[in-house]
Amino acid sequence: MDIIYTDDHRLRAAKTELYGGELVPPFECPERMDFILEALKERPIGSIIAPNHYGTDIINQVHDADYLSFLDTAWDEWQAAGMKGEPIPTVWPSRSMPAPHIPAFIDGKIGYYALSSETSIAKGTIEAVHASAQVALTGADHIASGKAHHMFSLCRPPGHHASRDQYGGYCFINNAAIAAQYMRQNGAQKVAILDVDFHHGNGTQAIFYDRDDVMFLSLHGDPSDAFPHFLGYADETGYGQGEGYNINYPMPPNTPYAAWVEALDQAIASIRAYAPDSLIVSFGADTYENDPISFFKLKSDDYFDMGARINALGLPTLTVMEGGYAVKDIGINTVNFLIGLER
Ligand code: OKP
Ligand code: ZN
Repeated sequence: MDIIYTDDHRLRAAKTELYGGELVPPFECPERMDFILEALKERPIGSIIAPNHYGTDIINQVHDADYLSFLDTAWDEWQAAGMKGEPIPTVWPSRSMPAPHIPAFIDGKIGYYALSSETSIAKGTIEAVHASAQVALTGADHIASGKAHHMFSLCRPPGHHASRDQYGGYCFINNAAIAAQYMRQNGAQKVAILDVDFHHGNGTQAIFYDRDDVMFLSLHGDPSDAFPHFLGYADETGYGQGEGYNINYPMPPNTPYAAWVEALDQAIASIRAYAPDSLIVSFGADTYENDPISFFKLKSDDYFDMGARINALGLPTLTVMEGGYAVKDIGINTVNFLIGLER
């Protein structure tokens, strides 16, 4: 399986994340990629290739134009307003302000476009975000054109929390969603997205909630106890045409692989029944027992089995990197998954 990767992710090097009431170095850091690259060097599974450039057409089909232009200028506007730290939202259109105007001043704008406050925007963020999107599109192209059966888009920053018009949870452009949209425009009638990151893929769910041409399935920490807290419950099953094409598997703290894999098998059975032309796996290594911000108990060897079960579907499969923060182990666990996928 070949890997799409670019060093441009390093342009995303925020200094701060609001965590536990303090500004800490971001969990979502460039070193994450270094550990994955190192593990791929020790256990090569294919060539590492640079992304192609597909422009912004597909991105514009998934995200709103005003949101994308906000992302383009947020850092500059924040600087121009004389703010000292990195852009972090402090105010939101809350339940009691239900029909928001889009404010002109950056403080208001950032609250309008942010779904959470841990993710600071920094100089270079938007460049890295667009590079990550092209990494996803390149992987989608290899699958859609039939050039490859398996492909790994080593995206950073991740994407699954980003909705049509909101960023947060370290995500800005939804890489898995634009990959799915690309596949739909290039021969696939039906695409399934299986999100195995520890966190619910609220952005991906929201983008495809009313569609039956892209099925979304997510295994994740129960949102009652885990980020993003306000989406990812089992009773969210889709809307309109999309009814029945959204499936959530929330699981409680300390879930071990033995329990997690029962949900995976159910998800796999639903994907098989849906019979998509291709599969996208939103892969996060943060289900790992030692992940610093998550609460499942998967062990390194479990990732081989996870990959092998997904491979048994026999579908052309694009794996897109999402989260995973136990920095020294995410390389091992990610490569274990990819090797399992080719078993
Ligand atoms: C991004 B991805 C924990 C707060 C967690 C944000 C988590 C974003 C995860 N107390 N805050 O899905 O791995
Ligand atoms: Zn995650």
